[in-house]
Amino acid sequence: MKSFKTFVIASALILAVSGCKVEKPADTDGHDLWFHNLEQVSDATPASYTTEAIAQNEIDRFWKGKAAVEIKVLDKQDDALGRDGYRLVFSSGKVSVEANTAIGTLYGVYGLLRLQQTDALPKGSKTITEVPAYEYRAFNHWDNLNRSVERGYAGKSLWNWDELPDKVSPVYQEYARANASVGINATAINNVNANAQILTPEYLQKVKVLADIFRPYGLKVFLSLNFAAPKHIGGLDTSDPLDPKVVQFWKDKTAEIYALIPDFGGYLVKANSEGQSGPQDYGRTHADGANMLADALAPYGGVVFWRAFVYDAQAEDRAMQASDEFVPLDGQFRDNVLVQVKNGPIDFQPREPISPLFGQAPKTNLMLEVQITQEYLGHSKHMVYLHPLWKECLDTDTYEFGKGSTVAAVTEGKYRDNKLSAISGVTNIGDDANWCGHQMAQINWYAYGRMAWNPDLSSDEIADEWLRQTFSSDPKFLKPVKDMLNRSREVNVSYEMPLGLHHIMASNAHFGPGPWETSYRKDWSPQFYHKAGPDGVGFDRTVATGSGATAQYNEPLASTYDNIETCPENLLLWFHHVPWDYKMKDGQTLWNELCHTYQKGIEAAEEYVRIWEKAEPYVDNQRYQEVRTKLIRQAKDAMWWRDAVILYFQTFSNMPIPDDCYPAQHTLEELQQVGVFRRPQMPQGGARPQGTPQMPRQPRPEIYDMLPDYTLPSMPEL
Ligand code: GCV
Repeated sequence: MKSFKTFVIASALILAVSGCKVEKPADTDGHDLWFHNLEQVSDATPASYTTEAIAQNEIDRFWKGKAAVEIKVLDKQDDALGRDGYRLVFSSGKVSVEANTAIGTLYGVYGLLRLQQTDALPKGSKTITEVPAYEYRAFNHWDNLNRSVERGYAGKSLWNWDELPDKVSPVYQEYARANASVGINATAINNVNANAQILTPEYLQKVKVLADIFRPYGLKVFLSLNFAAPKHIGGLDTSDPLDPKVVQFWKDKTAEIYALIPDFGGYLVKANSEGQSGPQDYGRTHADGANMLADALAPYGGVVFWRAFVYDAQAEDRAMQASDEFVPLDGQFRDNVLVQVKNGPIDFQPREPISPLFGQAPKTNLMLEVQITQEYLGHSKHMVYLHPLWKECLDTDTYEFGKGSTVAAVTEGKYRDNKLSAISGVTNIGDDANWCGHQMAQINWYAYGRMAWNPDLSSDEIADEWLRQTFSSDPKFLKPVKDMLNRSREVNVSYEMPLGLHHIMASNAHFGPGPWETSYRKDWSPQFYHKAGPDGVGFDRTVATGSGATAQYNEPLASTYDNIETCPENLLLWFHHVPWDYKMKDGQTLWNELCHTYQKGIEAAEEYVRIWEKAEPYVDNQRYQEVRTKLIRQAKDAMWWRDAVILYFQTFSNMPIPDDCYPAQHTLEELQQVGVFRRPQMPQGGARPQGTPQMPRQPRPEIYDMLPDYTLPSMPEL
């Protein structure tokens, strides 16, 4: 015993003398993103506002190496590098950053600083060549002109339209810099549910100011269009894309925009979807609409991102509609049109199969749209690292051009002559001090940019880079926190919608569970998507007995999904209606598998808190506390999801929750009241009698404030 004590004291002394005690980092609100571990972050403004000056300034301030850095635009074009690629040539005492263009060198500078910040600089001579996979690496903001953000959970829109064009927030440049540092080069700054006002001269002056700030960072502005703009702001009585007056309106508008913004990127369009107007209002096709805009943009080199997110209440299966509408148009779009397809066939659920359209339109420039904001994955309340979700889609084989024609390969344009390629992500950014609402959600901004540059990077590599730059490189911090992030998407699936369940969230805010809900539109009803009944649960999309959606995939995907025996279990209830007592591969019944999967999700979310508490010495107090509070909340939300879904399904399965799962803490009836927004009661008799004052409108309570209370084993109180 004595010798043990001596050992402990001696070890403590050695640790103290060798300085191994971790020094607590200074508090930060997280505003400096992944530039956190660079010094002098706040003063990043160069003397002159050109790409060249910015690149030099970043090196002058932040390069800590002994080797001299030379930034060089090549005299002779190197075709292998394209417009944005770069080469880092490390030789003794020197690093050369080479590219065909100034913007290429700026990407190279950020690449070099990233290697420095992640302890990955080569030891000896080496050449590193980096070329982005996609030409357009785009952001989509769903920001409205009144500064609200559709599905935004990080405060108001960054764009202060009332102050622009006269007053310019420093945040605009910080935003452009952050984007450039990860290679994002295009940004559609307004909501796809677009207000035509943005195309008026008054607003275009404001947009021009933003474009001028973004330009040296290589960031092109796009605008989301309201297809009815000719009627709304052009004084026309139609917006028919084949009407010559309408064609002229868009030609003139486009010329007006390019006169102000010579490098304007183009238009993003949501047409004939969720109430937006579009060419179908006039009996025209999506191709007619997109091509008319494409022709207006072509003389300036602009492009159209035309969204394929379309569905209507009449369709038997919403999951099939994008393909039903767009496959017949394959080959009809102009070269400068890209059809923008969401990763899955419904709508950014925690897990979906790929959209079948990726494998069905060989003559169309297809681009992938992912969601960075967490509309269905816990908003900015839950820590979910999304790269594994996006990567799962990119790596899925469409088999369109034989084995290996993955979504990544198809969208990168590997099978097309037209090399125009793009990817887009719906942002999670607002005016919150930490930009994303949740400190850990910054990783999704970072990861989106890195993935758009290089879809081959693994989730682990990207998480590693981000954590080292944003928090700490200490292995005691890095390993557990990285593991936690890497698991977090699967954990979210487990506690929200496992085994292929989808669209069973509460429909008021898309936050929290609502499997019992119905809507006047079946395609918005959770009950339509899970179809739970005494005979089982899940959406039959097979050819023989269901909607036939499996047939929209190429072989061997089609028959793999169609056959209940071969369908991957993580998509089982997406494609099949399955009896509660169905035997799963591990021998459990479906019911028990569901219960245990939810249970695992809850336990993993609880575990986050313990992991984070161990990481405390490596994280400043402010960010530590913020994240810890949210993680506790996340674990309780996981319980809430489980109770709601399982108690509701139990009314059909009549099976018990297994003993090794947590017992329910609330009744189904209690949970069904959460988030139900009741109107103030009318006086007896229904209608308001004449002369009585109108009832005051009650502010809707925030769904977040209505969370049922939960206690969890080993879980601290909030
Ligand atoms: C911008 C989902 C969202 C909508 C969004 C739409 C879209 O339906 O809930 O808020 O609208 O997708 O992607 O257009």
